[in-house]
Amino acid sequence: MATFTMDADWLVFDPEPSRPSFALPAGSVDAHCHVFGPGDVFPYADERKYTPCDAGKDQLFALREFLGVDKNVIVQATCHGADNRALLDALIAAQGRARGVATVRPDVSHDELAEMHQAGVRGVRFNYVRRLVDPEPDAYYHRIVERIAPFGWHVVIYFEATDLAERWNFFTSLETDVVIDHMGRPDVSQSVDGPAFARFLTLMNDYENFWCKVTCPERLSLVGPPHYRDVVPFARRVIERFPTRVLWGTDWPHPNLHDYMPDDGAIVDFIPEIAPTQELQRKLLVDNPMRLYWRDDA
Ligand code: 0GY
Repeated sequence: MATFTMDADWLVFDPEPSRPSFALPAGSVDAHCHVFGPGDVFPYADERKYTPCDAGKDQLFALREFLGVDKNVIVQATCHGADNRALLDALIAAQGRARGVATVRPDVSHDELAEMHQAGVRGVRFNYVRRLVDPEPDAYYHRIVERIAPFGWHVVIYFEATDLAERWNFFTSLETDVVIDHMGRPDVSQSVDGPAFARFLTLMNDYENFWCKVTCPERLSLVGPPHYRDVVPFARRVIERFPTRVLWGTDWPHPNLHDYMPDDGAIVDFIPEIAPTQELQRKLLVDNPMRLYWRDDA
């Protein structure tokens, strides 16, 4: 049995978040969260760039109930590499109340993908953030896209805003649905009307297969909690311009934060700041994630 010690500077998720004031609409989906281990059951990958605290499915499901979330989309975290066992275990335990986004390599077999699909996986994640992974050449990802095509899966991409220009041609060559993590990580010290965010909005505008997670104010904000006011204009702009292609999530258990651990109750209370009407909230929290992740159930 492998035992793991979390990194010395690792911040553990808040075990007692506040109860949010905002009541999530019935059927709300937390469309970006993770499970870590537990490492003695589901070992962390040799190639990982961090060793987290354990944060397993039972803790995730307890948070789901506490916050008033109905369903989760669990995204394979880089600390598990392409070993999706912890993810699949959580999906099966969720009994239809979770879908997954896996990490796979181009040599993944059809049978492995079929097993993942059966458990609830509906997408793969391509990660370009160098502190988390060593990105591969485009051909590597094209081969994965070919493998997942029979299953109708989509692609989730995680990149830094400064990498968008370089990756533009590859991203826009994708014909699947494509979900962008954390609004493409804008520099929120810049204007929401500035050239960097304009490029991102152009991507969303010109390619209707692109979706955006308006997630992680705690990663993007320079002013910090509880209101993350500098992130609000960015998230609001995306939601108001593309209301049918936005997703929300907690990012629990909040990997790789160094200054503070966010209160998940405050993360929920951020929602009405960025999606001020009930109609926008319903699309963001229920209609959109259901269309992307539970379309087979419709
Ligand atoms: C996130 C963000 C991060 C980590 C990962 O898979 C991961 O390790 O996604 C990060 O460190 O920015 O989306 O959880």
